[in-house]
Amino acid sequence: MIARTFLALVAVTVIPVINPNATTQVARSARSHVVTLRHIAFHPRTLTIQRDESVTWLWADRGIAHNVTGHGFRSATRTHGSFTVRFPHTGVFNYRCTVHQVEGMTGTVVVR
Ligand SMILES: [Cu+2]
Repeated sequence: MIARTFLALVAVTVIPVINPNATTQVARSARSHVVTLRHIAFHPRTLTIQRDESVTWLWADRGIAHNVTGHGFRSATRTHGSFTVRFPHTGVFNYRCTVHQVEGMTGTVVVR
């Protein structure tokens, strides 16, 4: 029962990388964007992207541990590496580092 619940969660959470509507993706050449975690902040703090594009967060804060936490996505808390999320829907997506949100470590992805 636990295994079934876990599988259901994975199915809901994981966004397929391969878009069956490949023609649209090639025509639009979906881009990937980078947000850097540095000086206890996200750079850029607000990022505007197109639907179906991806955002990769890069840890670069000299060993200070951070995470990227939003509605429907959450990275591990760590000191290096990267974390990528694709945004298939338009909207305004606020996120934060739960360790440093009181220090203003928040960000926004706007998907048009
Ligand atoms: Cu942090």
